[in-house]
Amino acid sequence: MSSMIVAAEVILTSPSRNFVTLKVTTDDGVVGWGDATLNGRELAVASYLKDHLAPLLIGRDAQRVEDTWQYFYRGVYWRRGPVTMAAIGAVDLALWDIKGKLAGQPVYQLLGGAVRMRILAYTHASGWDTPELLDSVDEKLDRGFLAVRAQSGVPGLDTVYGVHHGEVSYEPAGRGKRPVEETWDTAAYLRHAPTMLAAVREHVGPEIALLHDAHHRLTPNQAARLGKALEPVDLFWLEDVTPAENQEVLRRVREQTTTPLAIGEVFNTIWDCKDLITGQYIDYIRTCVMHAGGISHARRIFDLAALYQVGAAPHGPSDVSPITLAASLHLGLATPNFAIQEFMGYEPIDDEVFRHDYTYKSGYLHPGDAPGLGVELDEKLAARYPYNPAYLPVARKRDGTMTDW
Ligand code: GCO
Ligand code: MG
Repeated sequence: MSSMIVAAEVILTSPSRNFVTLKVTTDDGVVGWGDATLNGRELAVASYLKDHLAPLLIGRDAQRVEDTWQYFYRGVYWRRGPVTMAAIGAVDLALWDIKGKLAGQPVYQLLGGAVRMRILAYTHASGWDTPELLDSVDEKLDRGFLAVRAQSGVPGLDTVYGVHHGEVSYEPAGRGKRPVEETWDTAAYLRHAPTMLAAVREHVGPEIALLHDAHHRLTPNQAARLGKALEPVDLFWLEDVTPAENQEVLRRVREQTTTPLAIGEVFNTIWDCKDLITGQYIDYIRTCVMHAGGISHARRIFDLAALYQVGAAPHGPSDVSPITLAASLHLGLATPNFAIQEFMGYEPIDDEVFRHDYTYKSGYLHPGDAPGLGVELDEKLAARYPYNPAYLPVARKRDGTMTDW
C-alpha cells in the first residue's frame, strides 16, 4: 500500500530554545514529524532540508523509509557530516512516524516490539561548588531518578561546561550572533573532578548510577589518569574523555583504566565509531537517534555495538526536540543492548508546543502507544516563537589557544 508524499515543510520555532521541525504530509492526509535541530547550526539543516531534500520528497512513497534513506545518503554524493545526517535523520523520523500512523501502531512495534517494559533514564545535576551540586543531585533523586550526571564548576574558572548560572535548565547555546568565548584549564579540572565526584558518591551511596561528562577536553593520557582516579567512585560512565576523531587513541585509555567509557554524541554515521566499537574501546555508544541519520541508521550502529557488548545510550539533551526523544524511546524499547536514555526534560512551553505521548515515572521512561512516534507539533503555538540566533560557546586555554569546548 503506497502513500504518496505531497508536502514537506520546515518549521523553525523557539519556545525555550531553537528547534527545527520537518512536517511531511501524504496524499491521504497523514502527517509525519521529524526533528532536525543541530544546536548552533539550525539554519544550515533547515536549508539542507528546505532547499535540497524537501523538493525530492514530493511524489515519493512515504512507506519506502529505507529506500528514501539510501536515496538521500548514497544519492546526494556528498556524504556524512552533522548537517547532512541531521537532515536525513529528520526525514527518517517523519517517515517512521507516518508508517506507524498508517499501521495504527507505535513505532516500537514496527521495530520488533518491546524487549523491556520501560527505559532507565538519567538526568543532569550541576552546581558551581560541591554543596550546590549535592543539592541539585538531591532534587533529581527526589524526582525519582536512579541515574544522575554530575557536573560542577572548577575553582579558578568563571564558566564550565554543563553548569548553569541559576537558569531553570542548562542551555549551552548563548543568544546572539557570536559564540561566547570561555576559558578552559584542564589541570585545574583534573585537580578538582576526582574530589568532587567522590563527594557525590559519598553523598548518594553505592546504588545510584553516577555519570560524568568530560566533554572532549582531555588528552589520552589525561583521560587515562582521570579514569584511574575515578575507579573508586564506581561511575556508570565517564563520557567524551577525548574528541575521539582519532578512535585509535582510546585503546591506550582503555588499557589503563576500568572506568566505563561512553563516546559518540557528536558522531553521525557508523564509520565515526566503528573502530571504537569493534575494538571494544568503549562501553556505551552515544550516537543520537536523529543526528546519526534517524532510526534507520542508529539501529544499525546499535546492532553493531551489540556484537561487541557495547551498550546503546543515545544523546538526548534538551537541545534536540521531543520528537527525537520519542524516537529514541521507541528504538530503545525494541533494542536489546539499549542501556540508558539521557533525559533533561523540557521547559513547560516546549512541552506545549510539542505535545507528546512519552512518559517519565520513577526513574524510567516509556514512549507510549500512540500510533507513530507519539509527538504532534502545535503549529499555531510554534508560530508565536520565531527563530532567535544562538551559538554554542568556544573555548580557549589561558594562553589563548583554541581548545575543544
Ligand atoms: C550531553 C552533551 C550536551 C552537549 C549539547 C550541545 O551529554 O548531553 O554533552 O550537553 O554539550 O547537546 O548542544
Ligand atoms: Mg555529552
